[in-house]
Amino acid sequence: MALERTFAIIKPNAVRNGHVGEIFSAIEREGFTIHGLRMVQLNKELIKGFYIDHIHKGFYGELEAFMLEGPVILMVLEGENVIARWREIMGATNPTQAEFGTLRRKYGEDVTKNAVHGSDAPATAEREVHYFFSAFDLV
Ligand code: IDP
Ligand code: MG
Repeated sequence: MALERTFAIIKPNAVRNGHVGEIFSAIEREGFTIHGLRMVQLNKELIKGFYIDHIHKGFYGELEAFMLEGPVILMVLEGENVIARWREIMGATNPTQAEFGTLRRKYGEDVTKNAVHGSDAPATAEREVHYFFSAFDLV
């Protein structure tokens, strides 16, 4: 087991719907620690760079419009095996297919408005953490 860091987002619908506290509680319950934390309103350029692998997909327009809907919370989480474990706690991309009790099942509205993001692999986590956080912002 390795102590890892991952990048997570509380997406606009979860912020708007008042689920920030419950998501922080889930993070703390799991024993993960928060090493970076920022609330921001994203713009098109930032979203495009972040979701660079998806920009040619049919759903990109919808994804971009959603991520512009309001402020998001950006986080760097640390824990044993946190990359895979945070993905497990989030649940499947489509909330209707996510396991009961997962964050996406509880707070997601549809496949786009799925409440939370988590990096999918170590290399992705490394890129995503440094896309939004400088070394100075991390504790
Ligand atoms: P992930 O967030 O579970 O890793 P990805 O396939 O990387 O899923 O997709 C990134 C984000 O794009 C999803 O979290 C979701 O918000 C949105 N998305 C993914 N697939 C679809 C789709 O088929 N239709 C609409 N939006 C989608
Ligand atoms: Mg992904």
